[in-house]
Amino acid sequence: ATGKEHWPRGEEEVWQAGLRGVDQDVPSITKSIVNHVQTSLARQAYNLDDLGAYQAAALSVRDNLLVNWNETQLNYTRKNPKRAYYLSLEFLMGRTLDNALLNLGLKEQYRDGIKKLGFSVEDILDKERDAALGNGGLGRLAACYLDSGSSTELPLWGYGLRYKYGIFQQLISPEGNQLEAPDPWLDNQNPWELPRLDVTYEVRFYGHAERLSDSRGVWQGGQEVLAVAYDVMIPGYGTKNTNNLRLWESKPKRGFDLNSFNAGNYEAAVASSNSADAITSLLYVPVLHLLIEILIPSSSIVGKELRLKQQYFWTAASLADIIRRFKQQGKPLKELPDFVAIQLNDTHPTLAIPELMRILLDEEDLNWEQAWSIVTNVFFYTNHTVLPEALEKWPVPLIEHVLPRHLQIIYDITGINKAVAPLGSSSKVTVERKFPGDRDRLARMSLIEEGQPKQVRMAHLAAIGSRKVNGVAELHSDLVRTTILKDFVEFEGSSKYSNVTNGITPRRWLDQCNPELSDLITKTLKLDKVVWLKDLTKLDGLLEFTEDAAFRKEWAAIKQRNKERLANYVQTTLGLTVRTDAMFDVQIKRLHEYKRQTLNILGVIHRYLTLKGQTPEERKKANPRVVFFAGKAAPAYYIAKLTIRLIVNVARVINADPDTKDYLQLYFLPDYSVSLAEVLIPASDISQHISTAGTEASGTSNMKFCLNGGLLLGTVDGANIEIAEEVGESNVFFFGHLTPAVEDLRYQHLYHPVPLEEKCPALHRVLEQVSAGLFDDADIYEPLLNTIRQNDYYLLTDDFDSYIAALAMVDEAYADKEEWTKKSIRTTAKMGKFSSDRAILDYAESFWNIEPIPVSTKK
Ligand code: B1N
Repeated sequence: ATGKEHWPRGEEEVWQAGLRGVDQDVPSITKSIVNHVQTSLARQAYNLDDLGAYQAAALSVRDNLLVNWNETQLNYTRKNPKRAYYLSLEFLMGRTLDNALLNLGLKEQYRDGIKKLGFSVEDILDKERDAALGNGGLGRLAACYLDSGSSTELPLWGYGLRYKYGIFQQLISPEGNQLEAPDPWLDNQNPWELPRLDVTYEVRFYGHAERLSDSRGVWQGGQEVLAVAYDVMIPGYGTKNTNNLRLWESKPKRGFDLNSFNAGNYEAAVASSNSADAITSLLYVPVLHLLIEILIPSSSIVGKELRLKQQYFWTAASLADIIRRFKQQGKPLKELPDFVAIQLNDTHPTLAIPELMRILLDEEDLNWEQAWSIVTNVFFYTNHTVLPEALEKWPVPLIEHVLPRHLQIIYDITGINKAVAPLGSSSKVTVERKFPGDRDRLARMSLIEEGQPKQVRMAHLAAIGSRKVNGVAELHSDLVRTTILKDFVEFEGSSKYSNVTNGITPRRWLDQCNPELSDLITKTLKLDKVVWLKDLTKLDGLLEFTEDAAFRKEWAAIKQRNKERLANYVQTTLGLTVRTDAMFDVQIKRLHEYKRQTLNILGVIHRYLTLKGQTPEERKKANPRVVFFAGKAAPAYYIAKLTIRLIVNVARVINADPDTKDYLQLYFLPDYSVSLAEVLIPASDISQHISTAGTEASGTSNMKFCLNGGLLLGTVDGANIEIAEEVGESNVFFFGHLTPAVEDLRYQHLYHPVPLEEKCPALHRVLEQVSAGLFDDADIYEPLLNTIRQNDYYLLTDDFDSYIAALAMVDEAYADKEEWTKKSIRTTAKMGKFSSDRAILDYAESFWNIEPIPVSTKK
């Protein structure tokens, strides 16, 4: 194609000259920044602070992204390849400027240009606020996958919500309590998004649905809300390919209710407009905790309805957009699966399944078999947890109220003669025919769980409505197949139920966060850094240098400087002095009982008590440690918040104790974020991933630490297992019971409990000290301690001794610094498998059937 058809007006040469892109030499960069200062920000050099300089630099970098973004999208439009869409309620992007500069290969030019303008690039980068539209691993995974999609040149778009407030900011009170503050991240204008005020869809809620025939229906009335698109450019690394992340904002369809307004009732006039705005105002914080639902059953009804509306609003707008794009090709809908693959990030977007059915049946007049065959070839479902309390269920009355037509379709899908049939066929093999008379099985598999009220099981709907289902690490995918979706595997066969082990982008999680290590690797491998950052298995070329003492010295010196960078951060933000000649031991993740931060803090107390019991001479043999925690607790998760309070108060006591402070320091760093992770991860000697076996689906920070040469202390769980397979068991520190033992141990706790002083005297001693008030008022921690003393669901009493033994092995290994550095190098060298490029290409090839579509570099 000449592309001529795309500039129908004026003189082609003039257009072509304009399209050459942005000049990227230093003088052009400074000119562009100054230009943005004057014309975009309406400011001048004399009143420009770091924030202003950041904004102008960001707008200047954005110009580059826009050119690439446009070319990429035009290229897709011309070539019409099959595309994939990643539907995620969370995208934990962090900061963008540094990442964009590195992906564009413009960091050095901008460093020079910014310096010439009298600013420092580091100071400017630090002015950017994190885009924190996610809770934790699931949201950050989505962000890594977008980076990898663009970097591998795949036609992959993300769809999500543009929350006005991201995850809450965490403050820690003097008593050690977590306090939450809003995160109004859009208060500074956001240079990384493009409002598409012309790309809008109407989304309906409530109203009434009627059946017109067996499968068709109509849905009318209720409330209509407008979805407005905001586009975020996702640059690839070392390629022009720049994909799109489309985030929806909700807006009232009509400004306000004129009737109420005219009658002088202003509150009523804006009420419906407020309820429309509310849909995308807040990121939802999951309370993965059964107790809360039991204790305050109605507390969350309003919150629940809002969350359901978020899910539908986002899936309906995204599907409408996807179908509109497909229809522009003029192809019949039965070809939709040849051009569109949609990945469901957990069950949050599962309403897309009945919504696509509704569109195909009610609006496009297809029959049930045709519609179901399209649906089950378009969707793919990733499960991220097998914890029973985290599996989404929606009360039938709530769905009936908010989405009456979808409830009918869900009932039709579960109807025996309809959809519970093998993929892609209109065969009438149903559960009932395959397992005659097995009524328990039918009840177990139903989309509807009986009870007061009845509930829709979203994981079942996602599974039967999808072409493929996967877990996020080998062990987790096995657990999906043998526990929560066992009946479905038995019914549909196991080939549909597979695994894609998570990955992380080595651009942000090595090159960007640890530039010195990245440079050393580039120098050592004698490869262009683009080469190894795009084929991370190249890292294993480092193995031969483990015996090179000079190389080891450089390796260790970089770790040391990263520790100093972290210490510096703690000094400037908290005013605390961290010693950097100690081992840095880090656990950073959401606070949750299954992740067992409690095990870690009780281990710290054990170490403290042991040191206290020693003579000064004995203590000198100890391996000095600095222990770091960071992470947020769900605001309503009482036990998790109590754990934070315990950590903070233990830190207060330990750090002030002259007997031990040379051997043990403890810090809880507030307000964990992507940006804080970028400082913590490169500084760690050892990191902890110590979930009860079988509970952590994958974990992804484990990969980040190991990629940066930090060793792993963990349980035999999630991706820890695959990391150990890669780096060798001698380079990780494993402890604790294995997954198959967990069920039996829980049974024993319930029916044959052994008193703690007999079962685990060391832990008993630690709990006694906490109870006695060594760190805080005596009674405060009883509810937390009782979770351990009573049924100990997460098996701390079973794993404590082997945990303490593993910590001792870590100390012993660290004593031999040369050997430790060798382990560190070997670990980094074997992390190639965990690049998110590998993961995204696996999705592309095995699931989506899409291919790289490079933007041609020819002008
Ligand atoms: O997803 C990550 C995994 O690496 C972690 O092991 C896993 O815990 C995490 C409801 C979740 N599972 N489920 C969630 C998040 C938000 C929400 O509203 C559930 N997050 C995970 C990536 O695979």
